[in-house]
Amino acid sequence: MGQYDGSQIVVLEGLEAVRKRPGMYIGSTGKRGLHHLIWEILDNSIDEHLAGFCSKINITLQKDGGITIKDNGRGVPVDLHPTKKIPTVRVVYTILHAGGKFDNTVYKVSGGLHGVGSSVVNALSSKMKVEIRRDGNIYQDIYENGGHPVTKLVKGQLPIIGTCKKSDTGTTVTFYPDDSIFETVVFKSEIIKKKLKEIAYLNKNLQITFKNEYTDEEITYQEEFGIQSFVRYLTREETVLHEDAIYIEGKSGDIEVEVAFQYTNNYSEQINAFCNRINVVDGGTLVTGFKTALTRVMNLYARELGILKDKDENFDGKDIRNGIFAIISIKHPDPQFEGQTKTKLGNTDAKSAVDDVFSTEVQRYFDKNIEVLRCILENSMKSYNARKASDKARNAVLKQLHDVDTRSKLASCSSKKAEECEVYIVEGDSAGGTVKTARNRKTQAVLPLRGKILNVEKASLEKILLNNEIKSMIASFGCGIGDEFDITKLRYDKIIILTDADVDGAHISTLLLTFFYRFMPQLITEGKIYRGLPPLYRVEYETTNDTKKTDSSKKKTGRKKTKKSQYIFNDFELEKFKKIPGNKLLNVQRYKGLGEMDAEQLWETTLNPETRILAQVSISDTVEADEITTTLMSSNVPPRRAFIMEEAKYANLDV
Ligand code: 0RA
Repeated sequence: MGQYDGSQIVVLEGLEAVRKRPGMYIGSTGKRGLHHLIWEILDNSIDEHLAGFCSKINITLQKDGGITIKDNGRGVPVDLHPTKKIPTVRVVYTILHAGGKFDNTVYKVSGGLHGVGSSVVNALSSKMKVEIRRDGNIYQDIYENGGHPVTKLVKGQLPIIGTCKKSDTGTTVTFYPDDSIFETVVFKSEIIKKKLKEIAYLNKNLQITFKNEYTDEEITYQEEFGIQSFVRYLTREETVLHEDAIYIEGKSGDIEVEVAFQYTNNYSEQINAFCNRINVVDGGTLVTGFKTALTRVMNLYARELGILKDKDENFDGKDIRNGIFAIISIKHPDPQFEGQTKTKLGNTDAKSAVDDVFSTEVQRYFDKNIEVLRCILENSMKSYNARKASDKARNAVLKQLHDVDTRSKLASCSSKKAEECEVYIVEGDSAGGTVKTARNRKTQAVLPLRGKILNVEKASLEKILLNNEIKSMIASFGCGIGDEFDITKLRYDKIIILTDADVDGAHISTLLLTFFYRFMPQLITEGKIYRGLPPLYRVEYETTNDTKKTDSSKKKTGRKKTKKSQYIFNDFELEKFKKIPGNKLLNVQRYKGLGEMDAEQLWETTLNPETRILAQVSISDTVEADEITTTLMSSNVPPRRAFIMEEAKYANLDV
């Protein structure tokens, strides 16, 4: 070490700040934060692709625990940085906030870590190696222990470690996440592959190769048809109303717009939006532009073709989007991300750009594909008629909800202050009974669910509203459903799903989540839904501790045996527990279900806000959510089972 002068000291203090509070920079030090490191490094290569200089990216998961991201871009500049007086590459990888400053790509965006990615990854790695191929030379810079450069500079320059063809350019970054910072440093190839697939869809023609050295697996992702294939992938298990996904592209000012959409026989709509490749989960102006244009254009066509008569009212936007799967992807030179999680696009020019490009181009398409147009309009008509017909039925059902309230098995809480109230949705009457005894009656309500709830994925709204379990849920939450949903009326601060830690429990919990996702998504996006995580085991053990008393009244320093008991939440934790030196396991009790715990145990492990473990449910990634719902709801049994088991196994690890 010692390859830095005065200015480097300040730099390392910056990186030290990242190590002190990693969560502030990468969200968490769990599985998600760990994988975030990869996305950050990858983002730089993708930016190079967007700038038009990189066509291939290789990712290798190495046997030694490291991961390598290699691109064939121009290579990070290695020349002396004009103000920092060290090689520019070292500035990029060791100085916080260096990312955007000399970046000349048009589409560098403020998603992710706001361009500070590379140095943050370095700060959180035990080792990082950057290799650059430029001008026929190969350069290397190595860092250890959170970004300390160990490569000796030669007259202020990076040493040349080899040569290559002049045309062979690019950047290769290898890093080893620091195991003293992360809870786990094991990368999951499934997570990586899913992300790479999404990146391939969003970056038409970019070739991404993934190699897993542990399994020798090698996969190449390349999508000639970009988001059009993305839509095809999302609807792979749906019944589609027209054969090809429709693809629209164009430019309005300096905003590039791409839209792909496909109609299915579903009753719901799914629109995923991306700005500069970033998934804007909460939509924003680009989605508004799409919806406005689609509604306007389709109503015009419906009148032109005589499907809507003069006396008829217009189709509602919802009728027109019934069953649609759409991806909107725009490239904006100056995106403004809004909202607490920065997942909503705010630029007003994005609305008019999408409206402009979409309405012009989609009319060009429909004028040539009248059959597709007719079939979509017929579908809108069905929804329109069903809506008119079911308005009455729906109102009747909604009026009935009040009656259900008294008949349902909801055990309400005495407080009426939503901010302190919680409702437990409990699998089965018997567990529900115990929870009722054990709970804090002032703030904790209990709603036992009998049997499995309706699979809402394929059912119509009308049918869903007639389902008893669903009715009692809607009634007890107090905030309505679908269009009438109003989160300010929610009677609880937390909705906690409590099921047994087995396959059936996982299935019920997934069905509930699907219901919320489809009909009350705000409950999820506002962070109101939780899963209770009851323990799987209770262990009794004897422990030998080194006791070093600072208290002067106890002079003895020595070893002491104590008998203790502890709840353990999953097999993984149990294995870990068994390996703790000094612990002698006396007895392991396995809970098969909630019903096996008495009221006191249930209170302590699952209800008491001081000691219980809750996992907040989030939609972090719509593709993931979609994967989950389609995998689970398809009639294809084997994958469904596999998913449920996976989920049941890992649920506890995510907290
Ligand atoms: C700034 C300028 C130039 C290239 C890059 C950044 C660059 C950064 C990364 C990070 C990963 N891969 C990358 N590839 C390129 C080019 C300067 C020039 O040659 O004019």
